[in-house]
Parts: sequence; structure tokens; C-alpha cells
Amino acid sequence: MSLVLFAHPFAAYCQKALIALYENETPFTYRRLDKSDPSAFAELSALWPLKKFPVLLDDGRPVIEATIIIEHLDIHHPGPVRLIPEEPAATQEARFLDRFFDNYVATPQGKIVTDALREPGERDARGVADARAMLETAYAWLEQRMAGRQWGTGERFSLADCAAAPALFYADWTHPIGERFPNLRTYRNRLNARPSFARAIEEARPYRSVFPLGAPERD
Ligand SMILES: N[C@@H](CCC(=O)N[C@@H](CS)C(=O)NCC(=O)O)C(=O)O
Repeated sequence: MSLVLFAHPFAAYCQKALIALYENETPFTYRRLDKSDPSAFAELSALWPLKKFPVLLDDGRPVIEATIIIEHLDIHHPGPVRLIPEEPAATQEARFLDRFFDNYVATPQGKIVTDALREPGERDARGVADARAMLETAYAWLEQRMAGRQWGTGERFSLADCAAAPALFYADWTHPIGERFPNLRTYRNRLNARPSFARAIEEARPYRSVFPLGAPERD
């Protein structure tokens, strides 16, 4: 077996895939998309013209999109921690939450951050206001959802939590999760303490200076 992951430690979708690899201590070669190594970017763009990462190579075959990478690992390189629930209804629920975190937490969070990286004259105030409103609505929904739940789908850590961990980590930096969302804040703390994600947080720590909104000291 030969697994190679093209990724950057500070990138949320890369952390999502890294959590799955770390959960099962799956061996892989880390191809860091670091500015000091332009060849890694060249290889990435040859593999995937959209140049989004992470990309996993499994014996030379590209596997693209963080969710698909996690599914691929569960099918072809399973370990003791199964991140895709076996029972079909539970699988569907995990996939739904995975979509929720990507579409309604990570996407508006990314919108706010990329807007902050633009020149002042190119900023999209309306788009940022909409993104903040979406995050507030998502937080309120998650607050209800997490009442009485340990993990996104209940008792077992799953794909849903791989998506949730980096999405909520950066969302709280970007648009703080208010005190009126105690269940969600507790869930975020639980995710941050999960050893697989705690490892990803530590690996990303040296890059905090690149966060355009100013990374807070906490976490
Ligand atoms: N839908 C993709 C999103 C991947 C994505 O947006 N990755 C970011 C890093 S977290 C990226 O590639 N950024 C560079 C760019 O957009 O050019 C996935 O789930 O893997």
C-alpha cells in the first residue's frame, strides 16, 4: 500500500482528511503544499486542475475531496475506528451532517476569510453579511442538534465529526460562537480535545500568523 497526501497543515479541509488518517494511525507520506516546495504545487495541479486540496494518491490513483478521501480510507484501508457508520440510515445521517458542516459552516467561514484577504476595493460587504447570517443560523440549528449528543451522530465519532472539527475551529475564530450556544461550544471543545484533531491543531499552530483576521490566543 502506498498512500500520499497532498495537504497543508493549516487548511481546514486537509485537517478533515488528516483526522481520518490519524484516527486509525494509517501510514502515509505527507506531501506538504508549502511555498518552500513549488514542486508539490506543480504535482497537485497536474493531478487536479482545480488545484484544491487535499488530494490523496493511493498507489498512484488520485482520490479527490476530503469526504471522498475519508470514504476511500474506510473502504480500502479500514482500521479499528470506522468513520462511516455501517447501518444505512446512520450512514445517511453522517453524510447529511458532513454536508451541513461543509456547506453551512465551512463555506460561509471561508467566504469571510477570503474577503478579508482582498484589496479593500474588491470586498463584498453584502456577501460577508450573508455569510455571517448563515453562520448564526447554522449555530442555532447545531445548538438544538447537539443537545444530549456527544458526537454529531450520537455516541460514535464519525465522518460528521471529521467535518465538524476544523469547520467549527475556524468558524469560532471568524464569527465567535456566542454564549447562548453552550451545547455547540461544548461540542467544539470536545472535538478540539479528540487526539486526532488535537494533533492536527498542533501541526497547524506555526502557521497561525497567516490567518488574516488575527488568530486568537485561545485554542
Ligand atoms: N470541496 C473540497 C474543498 C477543498 C478546499 O477548498 N481546500 C482549500 C484548502 S482548505 C483549498 O484548496 N484552497 C486553495 C484554493 O482554493 O486555491 C474538499 O472538500 O476537499
